Amino acid sequence: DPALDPETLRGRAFAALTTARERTALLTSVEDPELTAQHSPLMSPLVWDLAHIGNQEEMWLLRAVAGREAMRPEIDGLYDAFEHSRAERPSLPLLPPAEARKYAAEVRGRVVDVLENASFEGTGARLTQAGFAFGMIAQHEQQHDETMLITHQLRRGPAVLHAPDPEPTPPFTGPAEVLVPGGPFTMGTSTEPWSLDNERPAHRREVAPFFIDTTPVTNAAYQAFIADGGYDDPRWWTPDGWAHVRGHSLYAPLFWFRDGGQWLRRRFGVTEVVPPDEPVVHVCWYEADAYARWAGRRLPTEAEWEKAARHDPATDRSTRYPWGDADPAPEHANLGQRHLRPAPAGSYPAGESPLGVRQLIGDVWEWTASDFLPYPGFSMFPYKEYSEVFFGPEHKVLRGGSFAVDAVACRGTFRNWDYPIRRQIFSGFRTARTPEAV
Ligand code: AVJ
Ligand code: FE
Repeated sequence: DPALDPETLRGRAFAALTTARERTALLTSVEDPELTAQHSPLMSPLVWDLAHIGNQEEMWLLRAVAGREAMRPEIDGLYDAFEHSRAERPSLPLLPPAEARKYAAEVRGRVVDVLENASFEGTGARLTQAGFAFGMIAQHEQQHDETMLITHQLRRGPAVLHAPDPEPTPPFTGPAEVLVPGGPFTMGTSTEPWSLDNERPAHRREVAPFFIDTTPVTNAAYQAFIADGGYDDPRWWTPDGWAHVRGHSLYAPLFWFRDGGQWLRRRFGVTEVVPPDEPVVHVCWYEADAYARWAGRRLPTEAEWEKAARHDPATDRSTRYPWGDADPAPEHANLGQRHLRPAPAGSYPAGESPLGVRQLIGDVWEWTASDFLPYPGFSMFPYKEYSEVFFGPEHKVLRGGSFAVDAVACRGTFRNWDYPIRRQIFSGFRTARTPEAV
């Protein structure tokens, strides 16, 4: 397989690490007080993410892969995500911005040497097979880059990040939903070289026929739910959801506010009218679930989502992405923080699935009905704190990635998860329904 040739892998790993570091630099190119401030108790100070990125890279690529000694063993505890909550991180003796930058850069310099000499062969070394550890660390940095972008969204004050808006797209004229025929499909992967443990192994799943929205739910559609009194009607909410929405006085997606007759929102330091055609974003699972019930529908299960995104009924194969096996290109999906917003619903015809479902990848993370659970045959690798400790009914699965996800951390099998109350994340949804019996 030429894709697994050592020179190709070395180039890919180098490119993925470099892309991640450029984005980290962009997200941390703010004044020192902005880096050390706590912009929200939900988030770490940006300078914590920066040094944590370097520390994880050091632990996996320098210590685990290359067998090097710890560079600064005394800081490991500060950057262990399980030792201190996000809210308490600002009061820790963190590396100041200049030191954090220097540490991350020193780690990277040594990693580049390790990568130049890596063989990627070593039969027993699963960590380095196909450059896995390098891919894992590039994904880790990109995941923290998305986390830092969330911190920027929560931050008050004028805009510091800028990006062009998505290209205008002709209005979507396709059907609102498509029928996905029933039958088994292959879920998960055993072959994607940089897939993470929770995406493995590939296994067959039986899925009954269902209808799924061809595009994510838009702000206009969500506004109709609000206007119809959706937030004041317990019929649409689960008991937990109702307790939450009342207890926290939720009335609209996070960052929305009412101004006279219209909905406005703050977005990366700029106030704008909520764009009607854009996928709704910053809703929690409870809101997504309630909207779906109001609409006479439901959230898709995780298996339904993945079948819609990967299964090609013509060949019975599961592809890497809705459009096939090719790596994501700009015409397929809104990924990688190219834009600071989702594209209008119905964008990216080149990225649609064989059945015509659009924007499954990119734009907004999509809540599913499912709890985050291991697949049959799951085996933890390489550390249980990536996913194993999070399995259980308290986390709901999100799929597909947002405009803030880099392609290296996004594919048809990729699984994200969070608490059902979370909405600072770039989360939206689409709905599904079970066909009536004939
Ligand atoms: C997979 C996005 C839930 O950000 O909490 C980062 C990824 N794991 N560092 C997170 C992660 C360890 C994780 N999510
Ligand atoms: Fe992390």
